[in-house]
Amino acid sequence: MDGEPDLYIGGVWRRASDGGTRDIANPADGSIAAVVDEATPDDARDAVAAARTAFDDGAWRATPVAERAALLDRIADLLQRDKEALAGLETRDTGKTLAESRIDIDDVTSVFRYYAELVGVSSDRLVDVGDPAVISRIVREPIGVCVLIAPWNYPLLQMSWKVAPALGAGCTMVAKPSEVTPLSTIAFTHLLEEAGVPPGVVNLVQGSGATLGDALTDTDDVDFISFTGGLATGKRISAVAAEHVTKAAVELGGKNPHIVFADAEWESSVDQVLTGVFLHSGQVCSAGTRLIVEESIADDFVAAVAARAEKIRMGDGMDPASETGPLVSEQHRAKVEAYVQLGLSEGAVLVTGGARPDDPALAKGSFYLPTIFDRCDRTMRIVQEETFGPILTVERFTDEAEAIALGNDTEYGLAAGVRTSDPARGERVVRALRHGTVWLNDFGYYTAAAEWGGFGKSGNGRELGPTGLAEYQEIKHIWHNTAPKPAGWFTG
Ligand code: TXE
Repeated sequence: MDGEPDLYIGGVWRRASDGGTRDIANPADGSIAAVVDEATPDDARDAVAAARTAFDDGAWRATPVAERAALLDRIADLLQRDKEALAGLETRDTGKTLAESRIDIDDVTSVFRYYAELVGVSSDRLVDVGDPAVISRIVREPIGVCVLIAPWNYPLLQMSWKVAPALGAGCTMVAKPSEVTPLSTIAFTHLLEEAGVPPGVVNLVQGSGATLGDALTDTDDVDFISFTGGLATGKRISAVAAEHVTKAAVELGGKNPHIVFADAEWESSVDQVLTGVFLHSGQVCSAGTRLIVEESIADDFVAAVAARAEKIRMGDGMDPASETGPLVSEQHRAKVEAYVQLGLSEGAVLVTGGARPDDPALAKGSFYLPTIFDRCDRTMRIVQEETFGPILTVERFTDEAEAIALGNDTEYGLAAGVRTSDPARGERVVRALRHGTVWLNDFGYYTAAAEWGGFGKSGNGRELGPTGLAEYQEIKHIWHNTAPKPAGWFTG
């Protein structure tokens, strides 16, 4: 990027071994935002080897916890120092608005601050084995070499959910951002170096997952893979990991219901259903893409959401007047458009959108109008498959049991929203839903201190919170007999 080498392996910035590069497009206008070095499988293998060496030499994992915590805090300081530059890169790369990118960088900072505190809190414990001579204790140790694979919708945020706990736990790692959006992660890796992360502890390669994937995952040199991305890729990575008995945590998106009962507070419900699905043009794993609304209010409610959807101001994310940006790429817009055609052919009723905007100022970007399909049902693929675009499907229910059944009618299980002014019903429905995060009378919020992840095909494992750190740790039981004596089992 900017003429500098972009691969970071064993503490050295270098170019791809075959000199390959990739053009990174700005989805707001199709221009080339940057040219970055594109790793080869050999480069990826070098990165894994560097992480292996750095872990096996033992220095990093032996670093006192207080020093690792201080490092995480220094990284947080540098993120805030460079917030505007990082947010600008994120917007150029993903198309999201600068306001969203700034929030992302603040959230990335919070993740580092959170783990800086948490790593100092010991979760070791003593176990009473009934013999005062024996000190039995459970300790946690870094799991080892981690491969961290991130997607393009929240490039730095998703990567930080992995890097912060991995560093805190004392692991070494190879980070691979999405080939579509590597810019913020490259800049961030420079910050890690400046903060004092030792050589080999964090290594960075970028390039296509199809090309680099096996070099990063099909190996005995890796101890843990943390992946966020699509279902098909997650299945493949899990299968490859299983061959090596490598632990893998995968977060694979969702098809998230937003259930609105007739007694729900109107204004916040309309607003949050709108925001829940159209923020970042629907490119959010927890987007509330399935509106499940009580029949008695459905016509008015859908009309109210549609009226506001039509007023959403689309534009270049760098323009402060823009409320939402383009889709991440032309290729992704083509996928979203294909889903809209599918919805029409499946018999869903198009309420609004279903087309590219006709504003000539947006013609060069991969923009797509907020789209709402009413009269949907469970047999439709637009209801069941992740479109990852600005598409809201509407299903209607008549009683609580039906609302719950529809809410759980997905192979995924990442997130769900419930809106009602009856707290008892709210609690009943929340507990009945099989999703990793459930919001009651709210939608989309999260905190670094609370676990994130899914039921069902939304994946395995959790990020954030104490469990997000535990994923990067092995558990060891140490049995120390301070007064050894024969076992006395065999008498001869
Ligand atoms: O994801 P991929 P794509 C969903 C969303 C989207 C779909 C496909 O529905 O339309 O996934 O998106 C790397 N070994 N989500 O194609 O391919 C890849 O380089 C190792 C949901 O962009 O899964 C990138 O870094 N790595 C999601 C990362 O995997 C491989 C967010 C994700 O890319 C690999 C994004 C391989 N064989 C998309 N193949 C969420 N959960 O939030 C690819 N990769």
